[in-house]
Amino acid sequence: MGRLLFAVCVVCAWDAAHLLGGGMLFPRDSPTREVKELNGLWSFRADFSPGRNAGFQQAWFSGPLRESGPVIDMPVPASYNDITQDARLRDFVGWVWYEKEVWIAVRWLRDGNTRIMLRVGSAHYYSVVWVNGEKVGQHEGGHLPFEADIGAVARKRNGTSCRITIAVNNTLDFHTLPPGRVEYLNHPKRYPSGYFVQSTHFDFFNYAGIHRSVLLYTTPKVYIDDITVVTNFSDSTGLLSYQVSVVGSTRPSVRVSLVDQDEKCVASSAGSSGLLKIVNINLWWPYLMHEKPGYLYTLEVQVTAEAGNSFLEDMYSLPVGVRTVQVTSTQFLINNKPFYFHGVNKHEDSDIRGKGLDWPLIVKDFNLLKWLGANSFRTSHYPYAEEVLQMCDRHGIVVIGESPGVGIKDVQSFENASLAHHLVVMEELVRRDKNHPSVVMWSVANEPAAEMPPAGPYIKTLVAHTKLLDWTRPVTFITNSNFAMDHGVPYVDVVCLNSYFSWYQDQGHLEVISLQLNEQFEDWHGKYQKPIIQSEYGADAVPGLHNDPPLMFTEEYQKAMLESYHSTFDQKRKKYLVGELVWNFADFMTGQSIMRVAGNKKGIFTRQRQPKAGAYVIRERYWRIANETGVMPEGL
Ligand code: GCB
Repeated sequence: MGRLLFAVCVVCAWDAAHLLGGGMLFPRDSPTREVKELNGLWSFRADFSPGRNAGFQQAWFSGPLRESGPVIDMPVPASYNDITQDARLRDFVGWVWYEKEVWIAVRWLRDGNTRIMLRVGSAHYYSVVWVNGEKVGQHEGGHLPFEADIGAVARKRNGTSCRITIAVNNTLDFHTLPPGRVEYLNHPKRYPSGYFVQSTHFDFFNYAGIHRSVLLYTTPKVYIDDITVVTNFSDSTGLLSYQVSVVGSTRPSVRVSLVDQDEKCVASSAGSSGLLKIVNINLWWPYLMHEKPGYLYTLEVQVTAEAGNSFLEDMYSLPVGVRTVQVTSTQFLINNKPFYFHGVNKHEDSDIRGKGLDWPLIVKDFNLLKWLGANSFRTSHYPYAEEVLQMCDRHGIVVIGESPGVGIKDVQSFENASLAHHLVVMEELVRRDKNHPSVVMWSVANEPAAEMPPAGPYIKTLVAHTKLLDWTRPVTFITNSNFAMDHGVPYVDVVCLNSYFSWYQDQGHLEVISLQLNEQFEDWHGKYQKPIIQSEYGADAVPGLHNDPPLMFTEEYQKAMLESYHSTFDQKRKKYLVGELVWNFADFMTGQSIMRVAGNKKGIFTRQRQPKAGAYVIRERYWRIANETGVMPEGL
């Protein structure tokens, strides 16, 4: 990282123990909890000072941001990059400042038994948060939530509004996830003084800002901090083991009940951990595997406790699905039945919003997934919004949950500092997503440089740690390298391969695909006897560009390439291939380079979600597979 930016980040060294001390339940309303969204327009100012540290030197958090200099309107959630006409802001590297004045309800402030929490769904990459000029928290990592108890600070100014300031820095260094590097170009005749650029080894635009919702929510002082469920079944009886952690009381009384979709209580228990038995279980099934995919129960948790002279109560309702996941040497089983991933890789990416959460886009994407007949996707290359996973749970879309470990190519990014942070990120990811039935596998990284000597031990540690955190799901990492055969792959449960035959190699030679793909599969399965997922394959297609016979970058080429892969998939599907995920669902923005024409065009949909010829190929195929092996949902 560059000298000046680095100086600022050191000030913010993150206290992992503090953050992982508790749970990270999604904020939900309940009779004992309230949620208030702080989305909308915030004041915004990028720190264009040469060292990007004027905001800290001048303490922009200590008063209203507009008093520090000019501010503009900035929507939250959204990336800030594409909101204005200013290329300097689009390509900005360093600290930006967000601020919002909010009212906190008097009843929240007056009730000393109420915790007032400020929660940020995600902000990329490094955040520091102040309330009324007092620092309340900080967080490293651009894709997972963080929160701070702001009750004490807010209560100091009872009755006046609260000023929330969030500074966000998108600088990436060797030890961030994803990693990056700031390069200073010291050539006075060629570059202005102090000129620097951020470089990375990943293929998507480093969008930044507050990407997900900012919320205030309350809980009682004695509160349900975390819930963990693990499910199983035997014949028609479902088994749900639960564990509830309560903070604020040493002797809370905990009651749980499981309610079905007819609002009938089907099982209940007392105690902070236990096992619920559900007769005539409605299992959670993937889309196109059952008439009623995505069946969810609600686990209602109720806690009561005495605290001083008061009697406190907390309630939290968690949607849960009962299902199992297992892996054999040739199969991926959900509820003991073979599951074949026919799905996509995605990005959180769209016009104007960048990586900002956007409900119309989310719902459109789910409609397109269903139109395609897709039953799954991988959250390439970072954890997606919880709201997306909730949709997956409800619709039965199966998810491979990926960490932001992408572009780990430099030897320094395998150092202990990187590994330590990567392990913490896996903890944060598993803590957030462990209860989603849709999430069936963890991917710890995408295409790390497997040929480098430290890669093997690094991946081994990551995989082992993730299995310790969650023994109920298989763990993998995604590779495009034969070196991974010896370094890393021995530890994973499922082999996930990315390959671009006739694209990055043998350019234009579609005729080599079937031979090379066949060799790839036979080599890997021969060596490891593990099920394989083709986790990426695809070709760029500039929408509307045509040539027959196919030429690279035309819609015809993308279509022909997909079809060539498919014939080999069909042979291996009968043996050990358990999935195919096309790269990519939609076109997406990348950094500028001669390799990319205003972004990566490997989408089968355009960035505006219109189908290219390739989308119809995938649609026909996925519905054919579903008709051969699947069960249509009711009403389809
Ligand atoms: C890959 C990467 C992905 C790229 C893709 C491509 O192997 O995992 O991030 O976008 O190839 O299009 O080059």
